[in-house]
Amino acid sequence: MKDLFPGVVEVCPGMVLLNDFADTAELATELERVLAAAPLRQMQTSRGFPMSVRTSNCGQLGWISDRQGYRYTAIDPVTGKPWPAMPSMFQTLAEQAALAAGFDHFKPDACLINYYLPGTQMGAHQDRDEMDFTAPIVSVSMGIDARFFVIGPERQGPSTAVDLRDGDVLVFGGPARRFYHGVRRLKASEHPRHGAVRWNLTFRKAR
Ligand code: MD6
Ligand code: FE
Repeated sequence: MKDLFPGVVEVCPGMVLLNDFADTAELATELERVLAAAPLRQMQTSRGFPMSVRTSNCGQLGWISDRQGYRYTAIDPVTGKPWPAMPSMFQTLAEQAALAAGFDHFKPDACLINYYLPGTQMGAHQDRDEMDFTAPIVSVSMGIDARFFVIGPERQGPSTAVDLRDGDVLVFGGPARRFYHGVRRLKASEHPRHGAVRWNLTFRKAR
């Protein structure tokens, strides 16, 4: 870990944490609108198990998981309609965060919304369903604290812990783009604005 500027930490080459970068009160208003059009749902893994985290999407494409596997689709299988548009405030935030981390011209076409309750977690995974690995992923945390972990290009091995708080933005690019990572089981706590939940928005260039 290396402090680049006040509030800007290089976790490892290509991975930059921007502390308290996002105004999550503003984001929450837009998020409510998005979820009214594309409600949260519990997706199934290809093995038929429900994911503990609930999800939705906005943007031209959305990430889904079902018995056929993982992929991006233009149509929400729950509503049968296109995913709701990505609010311009979301786009601006993602672009500015990418820029602050050293990635120019980031134009996300997909935003995956993850919703965590205390007790839920996200196992170690790579994000590799996108076509262009030169584009970073920008991840915005809202609500209660989470302990994120990064391993490396292989699933096994020691991990680095990164605590993510409301408003923190993590940018994943360069060599770190393909690193395995996940979220430890969330501890019970309460955020004064967002309550006893955590939201994570990940902005991607899927195509
Ligand atoms: C989360 N985030 O923070 C899960 N993936 O809830 C991710 O899986 C993730 O934060 C790719 C890039 C950044 C991330
Ligand atoms: Fe991920």
